[in-house]
Amino acid sequence: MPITETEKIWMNGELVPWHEAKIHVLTHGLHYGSGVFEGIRAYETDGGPAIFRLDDHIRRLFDSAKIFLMKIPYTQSELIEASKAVVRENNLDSCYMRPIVYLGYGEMGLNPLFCSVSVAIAAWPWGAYLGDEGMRNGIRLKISSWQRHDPNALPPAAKGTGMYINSSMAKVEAVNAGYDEAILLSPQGYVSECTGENLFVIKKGKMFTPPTSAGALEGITQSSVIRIAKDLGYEVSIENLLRSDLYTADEIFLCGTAAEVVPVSSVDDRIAGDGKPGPMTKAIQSKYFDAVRGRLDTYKDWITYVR
Ligand code: PPE
Repeated sequence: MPITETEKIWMNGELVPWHEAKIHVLTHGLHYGSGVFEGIRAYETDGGPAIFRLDDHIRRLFDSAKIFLMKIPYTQSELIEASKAVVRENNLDSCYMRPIVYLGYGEMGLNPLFCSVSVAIAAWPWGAYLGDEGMRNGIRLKISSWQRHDPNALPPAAKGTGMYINSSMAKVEAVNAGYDEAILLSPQGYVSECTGENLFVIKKGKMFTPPTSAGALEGITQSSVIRIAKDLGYEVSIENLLRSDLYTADEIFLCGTAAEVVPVSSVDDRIAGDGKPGPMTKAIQSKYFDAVRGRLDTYKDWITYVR
């Protein structure tokens, strides 16, 4: 998806013009994938632009860095303020935000402990990640021949930049085969997640989503969905799922910050329910879009106004 340029990017403590936010070709993070990042969205609300679950995303950024023994040279509150400034200073009503922490220029080789740690936060307008048509009518999924990381090879709890080669390969395989998105299974054969989204399965009125032990990222949207679902009176269980659970589901949807809440019409050509977004999916999708736009008082604790 082509990027829409905005004016300024926060880089190591300063807002710099978009085209000046550059790095050296010998940056450690470029060579070894030694970085951690977040994806956050801000939405237009009655109180101006507001960032959705900002504190939780910044917390996860710090947790990711901690897993890789990467010391972020800012506090969480400094990065929260910087994120708000990026939306404000670019005059954005709604946007996608990308904070990234990476090992910088100056050291090479696999011992990262002496590397400098750089931080940047960019923001730009980004529409429906999996397309408007998919958002309305559902997308087609395919189980990938690539597996999710073994937790003792790469820690799925960390949103590490280099780890996303795995997601990219699965995405390319699915798209080349004519599908919209891939599902990855864990090395043990359980359903894990999609390339950049968590997955929910609905059967006989009950909702299921895979645990982090199946290699899924602990999604912030996933946790928003769980709270919304429970408030709607739905039962939600976090448990291991087999691929056949996907084939016999009544409804399936995926969720993530970029993707938001997207209905699934089929998995490996097995139609989910009647192939149209189901009633529980639609109810959750609609509450989610109201929550992120600050329209529901119950979920006001999730939003941070930038002004
Ligand atoms: N699993 C993976 C592997 C993942 O990358 C994401 C977010 C999620 C689950 C959902 O997490 P959360 O955003 O906290 O609900 N993927 C981010 C990156 C997408 C990209 O194209 O890059 C995102 O949605 O921002």
